[in-house]
Amino acid sequence: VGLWIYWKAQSWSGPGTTPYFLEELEKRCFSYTRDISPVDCTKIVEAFENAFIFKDPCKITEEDYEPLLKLTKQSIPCGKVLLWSKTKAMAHRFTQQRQDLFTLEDALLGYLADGLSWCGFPDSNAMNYQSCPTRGDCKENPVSVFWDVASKTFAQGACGVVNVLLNGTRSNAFDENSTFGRVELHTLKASALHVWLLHDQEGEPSDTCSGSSIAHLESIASGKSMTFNCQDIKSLDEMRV
Ligand code: N1C
Repeated sequence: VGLWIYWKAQSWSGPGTTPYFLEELEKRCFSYTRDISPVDCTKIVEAFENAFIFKDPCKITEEDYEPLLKLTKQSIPCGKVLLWSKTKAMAHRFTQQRQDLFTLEDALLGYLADGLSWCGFPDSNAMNYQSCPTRGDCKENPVSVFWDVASKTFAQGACGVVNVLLNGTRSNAFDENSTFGRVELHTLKASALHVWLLHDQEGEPSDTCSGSSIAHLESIASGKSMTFNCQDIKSLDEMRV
């Protein structure tokens, strides 16, 4: 029996729910919306909680997040979206300097959830602070489904030129299995895609704009009738958006 309880508590391989999860959401919501018009943070936090509470953490659907998506709808001006893959810190450093450009984490929905972990139980309103499923445990888990649907919604709303910051120190700068490659790219309705491929100051680049992974990306973009551009850069200062 002792072993069974141990197994039950240790079932998932990802970090458990972030301590004070709901309080953290509320704090983030208030600080984000301080200077903007009527946003009901209590409602937003409730919608977030209702998406996964009392549910099997392996059976979460995009519909579960629908009420939250509705409450956090935001539109971003054409040409002002920055997507990223394997360059999170760099992308955020860039949008910190450039207040008119937005990553998903600069929008309310992404800002609320960035860096947090959450999941519940099928038969209780408690949150699991011990562990939460990762993609390896099951695909339809609260965190993965959230980022997929949030990324999809964010990419769908982008118009004009969409910028994406990719990592040139990886052998496959464009990874079809990343959220960018798997979700965002295929939902884009924008007119152009501008890839900024960031390399180290020194050292040989692992992938460049003339490499095969970017060629593959270009062919997908062309298939969607998007104009395509790729620029190799060694510093964010070279990013002229
Ligand atoms: O899988 P990725 O990158 O290609 O996803 C990045 C892509 C960005 O353009 C964002 O719009 O997808 C969106 N996105 C997030 O904004 C985000 N914030 C935090 C996707 N994932 C996000 N996370 C977490 O990082 C989440 O847990 C997810 O699984 C990782 C993806 O990081 P990545 O592989 O570098």
